[in-house]
Amino acid sequence: MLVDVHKKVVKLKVVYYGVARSGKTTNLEKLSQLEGLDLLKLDTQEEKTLVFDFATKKVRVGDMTVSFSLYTIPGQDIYRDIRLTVLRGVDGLVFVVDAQRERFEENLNFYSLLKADLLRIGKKLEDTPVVFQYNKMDLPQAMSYEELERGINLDRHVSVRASAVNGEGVLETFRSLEELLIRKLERMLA
Ligand SMILES: Nc1nc2c(ncn2[C@@H]2O[C@H](COP(=O)(O)OP(=O)(O)OP(=O)(O)O)[C@@H](O)[C@H]2O)c(=O)[nH]1
Ligand SMILES: [Mg+2]
Repeated sequence: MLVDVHKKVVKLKVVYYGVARSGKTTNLEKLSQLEGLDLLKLDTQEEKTLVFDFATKKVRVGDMTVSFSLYTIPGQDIYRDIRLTVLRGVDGLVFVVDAQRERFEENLNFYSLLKADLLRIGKKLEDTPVVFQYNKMDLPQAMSYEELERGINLDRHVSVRASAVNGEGVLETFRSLEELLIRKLERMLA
């Protein structure tokens, strides 16, 4: 988080984290379309993110401008170093779950990986606002919302159902995280 009290600007970093092909890049693509943001996609190969995607979104809070920088991590295992680099300085997280039943274990492992990654950059998940997004709910092999809540949302975070490719739940996910972050910010500035 960067705060410029003179310019009344706060900069927050939001990272979309989750297993490979869960729909992180798709979220940023749809959000950019819906909100008119410029999206920078760095190095993609057959839809796989190799470095990261990036967009910024600004909102007014009282007399402050809050500027969100949005990033996605590359979900493939081989990119651990890049993942850590993207995570550094994170203020809020969207944990994108691939709701397909065959990816259940992978999602669960990635949740542990997220906690471990955060520790490596000196942060704790408990101190970082996070929203769970159950994506690909349009697919017949998607687990039910209740199953996902019980099976994956172990720490009872705010959760949103989505079908990012159809633009469903994308804005709601971001708004939920934005709300958590702005509430935290208001507490800090009070
Ligand atoms: N059916 C369905 N497909 C989706 C949905 N969201 C994304 N996809 C598809 O899943 C594939 C992977 O999506 P990406 O957004 O590239 O996934 P990613 O999480 O960025 O993947 P990495 O960059 O490799 O970590 C693409 O073919 C998307 O069109 C969804 O809600 N439903
Ligand atoms: Mg991607």
